[in-house]
Amino acid sequence: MSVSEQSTSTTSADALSGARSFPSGFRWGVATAAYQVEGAWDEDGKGPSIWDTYAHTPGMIQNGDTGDVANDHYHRYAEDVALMRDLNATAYRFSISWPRILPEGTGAVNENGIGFYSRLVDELLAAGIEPFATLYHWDLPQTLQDRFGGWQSADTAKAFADYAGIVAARLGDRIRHFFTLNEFHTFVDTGHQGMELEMGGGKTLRIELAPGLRLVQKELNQVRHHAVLAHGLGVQAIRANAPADAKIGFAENMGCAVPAFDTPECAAIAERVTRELNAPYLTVMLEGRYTDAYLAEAGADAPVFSDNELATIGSPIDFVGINVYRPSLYVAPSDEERGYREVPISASHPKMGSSWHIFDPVVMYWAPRQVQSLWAPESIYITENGCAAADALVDGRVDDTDRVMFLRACLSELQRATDAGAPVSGYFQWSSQDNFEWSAGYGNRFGLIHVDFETLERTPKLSARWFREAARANAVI
Ligand code: GBH
Repeated sequence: MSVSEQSTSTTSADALSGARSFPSGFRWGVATAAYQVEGAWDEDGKGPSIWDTYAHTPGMIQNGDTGDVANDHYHRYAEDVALMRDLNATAYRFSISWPRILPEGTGAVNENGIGFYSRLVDELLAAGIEPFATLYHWDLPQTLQDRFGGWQSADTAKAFADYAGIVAARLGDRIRHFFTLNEFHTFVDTGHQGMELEMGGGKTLRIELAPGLRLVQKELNQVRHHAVLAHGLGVQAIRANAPADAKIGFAENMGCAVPAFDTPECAAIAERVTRELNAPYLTVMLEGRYTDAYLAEAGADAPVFSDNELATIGSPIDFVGINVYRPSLYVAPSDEERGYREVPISASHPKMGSSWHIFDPVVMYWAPRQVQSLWAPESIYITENGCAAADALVDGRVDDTDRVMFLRACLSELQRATDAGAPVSGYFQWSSQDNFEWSAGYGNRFGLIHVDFETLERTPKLSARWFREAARANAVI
């Protein structure tokens, strides 16, 4: 056998045998969010959001970037849907801008806002791409921040439910999958106090986001409670207003404690730590109660809540959505009293292109496995996974070999989780296109498709080709 024959048969063997395949019907999706791609920040009756205000405040965003124009997706959505079809994407997770639908946050509906998402959904369905809508990806109507301190008030949770009900009633005939809120942990903690991340070698990184508040712990815990209450009220409002077969969940960046070793003892410890790490968000939404340890640790700073609210927060959902980027920490058995120790991340641990991105693909195995084991949901979606890279457009090409490595490594681990029985129904890559990366502005490129932010020209990268072939094969390639 010649060398070339041998290598051809070796590379295709895995794919042909189905050894690295995902379950049939697995969805290959891409994800974006309104403020990060739409632009048209004050067009067609849209009201301002806290992100318009924050980005317009000098010093908040790198290079003074804003989402005023972003990818101009608002006007170029048809081209963008065609590009997604070329990726063989079968699902698109986008977010709906609350102040586009309700410029004042409550009250009068802006028909132009409904009209935009209605056209987008029609375009997607015509391209064979299933729309998955996120109702809140951080662009709170500024009026709600001004009127009652935004998420500091339960009134914002109630206003969210009214808004969710309106979207469900107006677009629920064609959108069958809804996510209530995106990344509770991020927008609450980072926006209302700032968050410290462990970065290896004992270093930490501080991140802040809109509205840029620095609340004390008791106030923060109350904001956390209002955010999960909004989710519960939102689930009920969508159920009441969308057709009965609408599927509803949330998209949370769960903290994941990764076991240092894959032994039953270490895996069990990690699972316990993960449940507590997520006590104010994932855990309370899936269990309808705050853990004893969370309440004990919070003490006098614990949120004020009622049993009725807890029941609402724990409203049954159809799927769990998790954004998975990095391990939060590693744990290992030890002879300490609690039976384990937190293993510090090493100073030379591999990282991806954004400041916070510790790289370990095994989190894509453990995160869905822990969710399955702790809460046994019917279905799990990976609602985001991706990385920034120092992409360069050279002779019309972007050869992002590091992103291809990242995707192959992460999807290999996800495939291993599905093989082990994790009920993962789909994967959404973040992001289809480079876009406005919050505080990093346009400096962090996360897309499969390169965007020139001067001309807004779109150019698929090497990783786009990888995604297209993997989605076609429904397997890791
Ligand atoms: C997500 O998180 C966002 O949903 C999306 O809008 C954003 O563009 C994308 O990721 C890429 O950053 O919690 O373990 O993942 C946004 C910001 C929140 C990412 C905190 C890093 C810390 C580590 N980030 N997170 S982890």
